[in-house]
Amino acid sequence: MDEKLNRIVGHFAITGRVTDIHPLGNGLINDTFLVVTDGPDNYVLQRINQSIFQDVDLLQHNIDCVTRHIRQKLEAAGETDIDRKVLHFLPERETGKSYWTDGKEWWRVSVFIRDALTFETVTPEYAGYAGVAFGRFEAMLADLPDKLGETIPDFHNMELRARQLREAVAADAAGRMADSEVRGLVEEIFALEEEMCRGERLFREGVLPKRICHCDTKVNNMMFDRDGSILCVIDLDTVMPAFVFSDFGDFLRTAANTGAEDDPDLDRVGFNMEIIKSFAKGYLSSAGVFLTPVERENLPFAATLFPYMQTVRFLADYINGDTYYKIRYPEHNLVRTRAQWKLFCSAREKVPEMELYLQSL
Ligand code: GN1
Ligand code: MG
Repeated sequence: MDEKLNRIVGHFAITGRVTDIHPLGNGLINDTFLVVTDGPDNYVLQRINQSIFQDVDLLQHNIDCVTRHIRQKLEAAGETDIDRKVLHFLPERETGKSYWTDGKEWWRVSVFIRDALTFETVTPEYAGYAGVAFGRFEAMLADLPDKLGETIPDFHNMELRARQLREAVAADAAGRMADSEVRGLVEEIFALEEEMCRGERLFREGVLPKRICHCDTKVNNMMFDRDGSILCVIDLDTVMPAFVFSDFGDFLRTAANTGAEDDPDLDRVGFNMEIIKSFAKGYLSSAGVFLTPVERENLPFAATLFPYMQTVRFLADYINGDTYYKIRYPEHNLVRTRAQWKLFCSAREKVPEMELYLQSL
C-alpha cells in the first residue's frame, strides 16, 4: 500500500483501519483511489487537479452546499439509505473543511457508495432512468439557497471554447498546425462557429436562463443500483449555473455514442436514436415542469452542441501540446477529436428526427 496516500487519508475522520488503497475509475482530470478499510465503509480518495480547479475553497463550498441541500430534500421526502443517494465528504481532522492541503496538493475523501455500478455505455432502459435522475437533480437544486460560484469560469460557454481554439491555433505551441488534417478540422469547426454559439446568443437576448446544472453528465458519473435505478450523481466539481443544454447534451454525447469517446475506429462512432429517445423521455418526465419552451425546443441542438464543444476542447488541447486532459498515448487527443467530430456529424443528421420525437412527447 502507498504510504503517502495512507498518510493523506489519515487527515480525515474515517472509521476503521485502512487495509488497501488502489486506483479507481477513469476520469480525465482528477486522480482517484479506492480506500479499503476493515470498518463498515470504504472511501474514495481524490487528488483535486489544482491547475484546472484553481479555487478549491470555492469548489468545495459548492459541493458542500449541493450535497447538504440534496440530503435535506431526500430526508424531507422520507427516503431511506440516504448515504448511497448523495455524496458524503469527510471533514479534515484539524480544520473541519472537506479537503486537506499541504499547499502543494489538494485532497478530499468521500464515503464509497456500496453495491453500486457504473457504466461506460447503457441500454435504452437505463438511459431512461438516467434522464429522470438528471432532471430530478436539476429540479432539486432549483431552490438552492446558497449562491454557487463557477469553478471553471464560463466552463460550457461555446464562444469562449471557440476563442480558446483560435488562441491555440495562433500560438501553435506544439507545432501541430503543420499537419494538414489538423488545419482541415480547424476550418470545418470554424465554419459552424456562429451556428453553434446559439446558446450564448439566446442568453444575451434574455430568453435562455441559467440554472444549476451538473455540467459533467458523462454516463460514468452516475451510480446505478443493482436493479438499474439511479442511486446517485457523482463528480460534482462542475456543478454550477449553466444552460440545461449541458446536462442533456453531455449525457447523450457519452451514452448515445455507439463507439467510445476516443474510438480509433470511426465506423463504430455514431448516435443511437433509441438511447436519445429514452433519455429524453425520462428527462422530460422530471424536468418538463420547469423547462421553458426555448429550452425544450433547443434540446436537439444541445445534443449536437456537446460533441461539437468536446471536439473543440480536445483539438485545442492537442494543438496546445496536451496540457489539460490526461492522455494515454501521444496522438490520443487527436484520436478523441476525430471521434467527437464524427459523433457531431452523426448527431446533426439526427436533428429532424429528434425534433419530431420531442414534439410527440
Ligand atoms: C472531463 O473529469 P471527467 O473525466 O469526468 C472534463 C469534462 C469533459 C470530459 C471528457 C473539469 O471529465 O468537461 O467533458 O472530461 N471535466 C473537466 O471526457 O474539464
Ligand atoms: Mg468523472
